[in-house]
This record gives sequence, structure tokens and C-alpha cells, in this order.
Amino acid sequence: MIIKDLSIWKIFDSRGEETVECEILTEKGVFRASVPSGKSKGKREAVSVDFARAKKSAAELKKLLVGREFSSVREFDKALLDADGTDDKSRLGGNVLLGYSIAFSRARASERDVSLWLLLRREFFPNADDSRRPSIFANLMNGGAHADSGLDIQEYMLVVRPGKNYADDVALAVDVYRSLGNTLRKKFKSKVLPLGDESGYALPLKDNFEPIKLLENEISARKLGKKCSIALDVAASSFFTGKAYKFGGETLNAKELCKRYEDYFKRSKYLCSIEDPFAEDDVDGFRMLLPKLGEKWAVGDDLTTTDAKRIREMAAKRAINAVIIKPNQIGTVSEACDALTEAKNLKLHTIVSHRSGETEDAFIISLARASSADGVKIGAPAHERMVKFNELIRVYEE
Ligand code: 2PG
Ligand code: MG
Repeated sequence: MIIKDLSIWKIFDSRGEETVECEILTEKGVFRASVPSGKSKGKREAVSVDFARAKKSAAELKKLLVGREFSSVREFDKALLDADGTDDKSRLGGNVLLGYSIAFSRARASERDVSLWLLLRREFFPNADDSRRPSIFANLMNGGAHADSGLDIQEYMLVVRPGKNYADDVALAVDVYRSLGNTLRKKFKSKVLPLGDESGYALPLKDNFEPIKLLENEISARKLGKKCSIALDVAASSFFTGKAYKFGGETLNAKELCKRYEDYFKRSKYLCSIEDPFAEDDVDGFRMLLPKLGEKWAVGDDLTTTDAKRIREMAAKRAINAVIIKPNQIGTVSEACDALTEAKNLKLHTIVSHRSGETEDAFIISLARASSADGVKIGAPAHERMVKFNELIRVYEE
């Protein structure tokens, strides 16, 4: 498959931030991919460049790649990585590299006449267990950097375990989201509710635990205890001052914050997972919490930034038992797949995730199926996030 042309467009994500759409032309047609952006970013993430630089990178890649043929995604990505030549993708931009890497994966799938997930499965995860399907992590209430609600915790998620089909699971998530909306409308005597970046409700609730109670009420009222649970993304770097954590109006050290979380897990039987409970460099904080959690998940996101090496390090230090995978944190499809493989070899739970600033590109769903991930994190079941929920229904029918 010979690459005939490369283009790039400036587009805007769901937060109105500038991002890129990359396009590859082959004899099979035009293949596109657009790249999301994060607001609460880990400091070790691949560097995103602005559009002026992205255009220059695209021009350079065009000279390098047009007329060439690549027989795998890894081989194509290697050409991108060699061209960039930096550890953090700061020369050509992780956003540009990822856009072309995904577009190439689509071109390659078309050439082989297979769906995208199967192309990725064959190249990167030949031994994945296809009977395993991910739980949905749907973000229903927002705080932290994603909202003005005054809550310190960034995301309160409803976890829906997979049932017979995703259409029913998505319907359930939508139903809980709507019913919670009705409860909040009554509570705040308001017809219109403020929303956070991922369309979760963003309201000034009494304290950081109250959203957990509200989600619990929804779960118990419908007797969904076997089907649903609750997960948090604390994104603790956002309230770490460098010395202490400003949490719930108090100034806490890591040990005190750890106690707060232990108390949360004691008070809520449905709470099953906590992401980034400590700041991205506070490995000791993570190590303190993990042994207290038993089977529950301590998830690295800003801590691990989809980097296979960093994931290995954090698992060896017993800081986490689960990990978030966001392709744009690392910058190519192959490296995101390597991070997934590493996590799976280390027996960590894996959650493939969107970003707070999203586009209509639903690549992450194919990545989740290809790798047999344990979770997909896709925001609230509403508005622009519906694209990913609908793709979940489709990709698992293929
Ligand atoms: C997160 C993500 C997605 P952001 O922290 O996990 O929910 O947010 O894209 O802002 O990093
Ligand atoms: Mg996170």
C-alpha cells in the first residue's frame, strides 16, 4: 500500500480547543483521524504542538512518506518516531504523530479488508481473549479542573459491567444519568443543570463524598448492585500544592488523604476503583493506599501516562493494580499497544480512555476491543460523548 498524499486540518474539540485532523491518501481512498486534548494533563505526556507547527510537521512528513510503502502499523510508526527523534515528541508533535498513526491504521485495515479492531488485534494482541468485554466507565458528576462545582474530585463514574449487549448497557447508563439529573433538578430547584467538560453534572454539593451517595441511591433504588458500581478519578495533581493536598477545605498530608480514601471505601460498598488518588510524583502516596484496597482498583493515569516503561516501574513499586491507556499521552498507536501489552503481562487491569476535549474520532473503542481491555472510559452518556457509546455498540457487533 503506497502512501500517495498527506494532509492536515485545524479542527476544534468539544471544549472549543484547537486540535488536528490528519489525512492519508492511498489507492484505497482517504483515511482520517482526529486527536483529542486533555485539560488535566500529566507532565510526562507527549508534547502537543500548535497548528502552525503541526502544519510544518505535516509538510516534513509528507516529503518523507509520500511514495513509500509500509507493511505494518509498527513499521509506519517507526518512520514517524525516527523523523521526530525526541523522547517526548516535541519536535513534530505527539498530536501530529498520533493523527497519522491512527489514519495509517485505518488505511491498513482497509487494505487488508478487516475491521480496525481486528487489524490491531492481529498485529499487537494475537493472544487476547475475545470473550472478555470491558465495563463502561461513564462520568456522571464532575469537579476538579473539569468543572466549577467546587468539588475536588474530578470525576464520579458509574461503572456498568458488560451484559448481553452494549445497547442495553448504554441504555442503562443513559437512564441512570437522566434519573440523577431529575434528582438534582429537584434538589437545586432548577430546570437547567450546569455540566462539566465531559457533560457530567457540575453542582456545588455538600462535600466530596455526597456525589458518591447520590450515585449509590441510584444503584440501590434500581437494585443494580450486581450490575453497577462506582469509580472515582480524583486527578489529585490538581489540588496538590507541592507540599500538601487541599482537599475538602482541609490541608492534608498524603497519610491523612489516604485515611480519607479508606473511609470512603468503608462508607460505600459500591466504590470499586480510584484513579490518580495522589499527585503524579507522589509514588509513596499510591504505595500507601494500594495494600488497603484488596480487590479494588488503584488506577494510574497522570502517574503512568501510557508509557510501558513507567507502567512497569509503578507496578514493580506496587503503586497501582490498574492503568489508564490514552493514546495521545504517548503519541503513536504502536506505543499505546505496547503500554497495553506491558500492563496485561503485569496483570494490571486496563482502562482505555478518552480525553476531556474530544472529537468525533472513536478509535479508542477499536483499541479496547483489540486488546480485550477491562474498561472503557468515555464520559457522560450525552451530547458529543454519545459518539463513543454508539461506537461501542457497533464495534462489539462486528
Ligand atoms: C482524565 C481525563 C479524562 P483529561 O483525567 O482521566 O477523563 O481528563 O483529558 O483532562 O486529562
Ligand atoms: Mg484521569
